[in-house]
Amino acid sequence: MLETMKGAIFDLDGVIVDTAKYHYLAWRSLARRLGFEFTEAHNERLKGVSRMESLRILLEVGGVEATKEEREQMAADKNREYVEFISKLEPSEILPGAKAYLLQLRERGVKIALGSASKNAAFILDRLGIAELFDAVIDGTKVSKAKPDPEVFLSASAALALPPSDCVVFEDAEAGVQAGKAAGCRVVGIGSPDILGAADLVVGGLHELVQSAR
Ligand code: B16
Ligand code: MG
Repeated sequence: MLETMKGAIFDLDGVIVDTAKYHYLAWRSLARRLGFEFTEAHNERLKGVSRMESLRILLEVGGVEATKEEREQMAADKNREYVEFISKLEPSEILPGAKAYLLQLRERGVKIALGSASKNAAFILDRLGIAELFDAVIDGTKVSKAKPDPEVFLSASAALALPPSDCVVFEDAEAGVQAGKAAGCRVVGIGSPDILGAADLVVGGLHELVQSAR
């Protein structure tokens, strides 16, 4: 499957870079302002989930009711703090093997897209210095339906002008694996087979896929 793919579609958080820790710090500080503790275990529920759905989960954990206006303000405050963290992102924070794998795929003529829920994706790719390695970027600013809906991966394969069956999705979240399969792509799960069992293949990280030069 990896030998025959014509397009590769990468999720961002958890596949290319670990931004979950910065999301966590910003959500935790919002929770503290609201008077409750938001733990790292709670944060696991937010991976791959959109910003407003993340807020809904956080408010449910804290048992906090809020109007639409209040929720919009909370999401904006959280994002401002999150953007402060990711403004300091450096290329050294790219996850092991991710850049080498992207370069190898380009060398082979495989088209590359990003398929992320984040509205900050383009900024993050820029900070990491890898924006030019992507032929297309489909992110939270371009889709309306969150994973496990296949919209983001259907848009990404269309942007690469390839049928989904010629594309492989690389995902760390269960909902993302489901979205990739629902789109008709083959899926490589990045993480644990216990959680990502629906994927066609599961690896611990992109470093496992990089072929050494012989
Ligand atoms: P933003 P991914 C997702 O990125 C994160 O995993 C998730 O925790 C976050 O809530 C979501 O992006 C939205 O991010 O607030 O920056 O728009 O895994 O889809 O690359
Ligand atoms: Mg992810």
